Amino acid sequence: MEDIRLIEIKEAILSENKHLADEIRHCLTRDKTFMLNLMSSPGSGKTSLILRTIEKLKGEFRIAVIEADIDSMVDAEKVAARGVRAVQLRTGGFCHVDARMVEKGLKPLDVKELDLVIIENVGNLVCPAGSDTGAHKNAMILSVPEGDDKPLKYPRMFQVSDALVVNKIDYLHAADFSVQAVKQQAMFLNPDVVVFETCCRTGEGIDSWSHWLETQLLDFLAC
Ligand SMILES: Nc1nc2c(ncn2[C@@H]2O[C@H](COP(=O)(O)OP(=O)(O)OP(=O)(O)O)[C@@H](O)[C@H]2O)c(=O)[nH]1
Ligand SMILES: [Mg+2]
Repeated sequence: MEDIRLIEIKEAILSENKHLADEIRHCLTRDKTFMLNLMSSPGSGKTSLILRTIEKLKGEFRIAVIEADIDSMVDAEKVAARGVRAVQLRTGGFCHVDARMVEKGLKPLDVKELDLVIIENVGNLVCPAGSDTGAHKNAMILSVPEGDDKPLKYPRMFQVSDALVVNKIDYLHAADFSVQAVKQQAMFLNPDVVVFETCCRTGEGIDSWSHWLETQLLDFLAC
């Protein structure tokens, strides 16, 4: 029988991606530009949280947003309407953002003139968790209508996120959702995770979230 050559594709792709992600992080750090990667399921409130964050931090920091979607430019248009630079990555079917895409997204931005870049990752609780984007911090949203069992079903997303935003808390009265259970499970998976409870519709909880992000940025800029 002929020899069969086995080539491990997944490991090779991941390590190539990690290499480029480290390079992106290094260049951003050198240029004093902090990058946040925001992940969640479709419709949980990523764009809404970004718009609320822009409202809070726009006066203090120079911000740009890299939007990633399988199709359309609607999220980038919403960000641009707030007077903030937006780049739309149309992934054409890819279900997450990788370092190569971020490199392309950063290119049209004058990174040296920015303090904060936020990536809105593709709505998906699985694949984005496995791909380093080059961001300094990862944050995720879990919205109340999705259910409180998600840390059990998608543990990796909760493990790689530095901050967890429980959004749509205005639905808590109508839902069988325990914030306490989510917090406990998230902290079991990632003891360092910081948890926020927000309602992007009313603005409740946005101060605490924005304060956390502002602190991350100021610490980063002070280094
Ligand atoms: N009631 C309520 N609705 C919210 C809240 N946050 C966001 N929404 C609504 O939820 C819907 C989806 O919000 P988006 O911010 O577009 O969600 P997204 O995660 O960016 O969605 P994709 O980009 O499609 O993945 C919109 O109709 C928002 O107005 C909230 O805290 N409470
Ligand atoms: Mg969106």
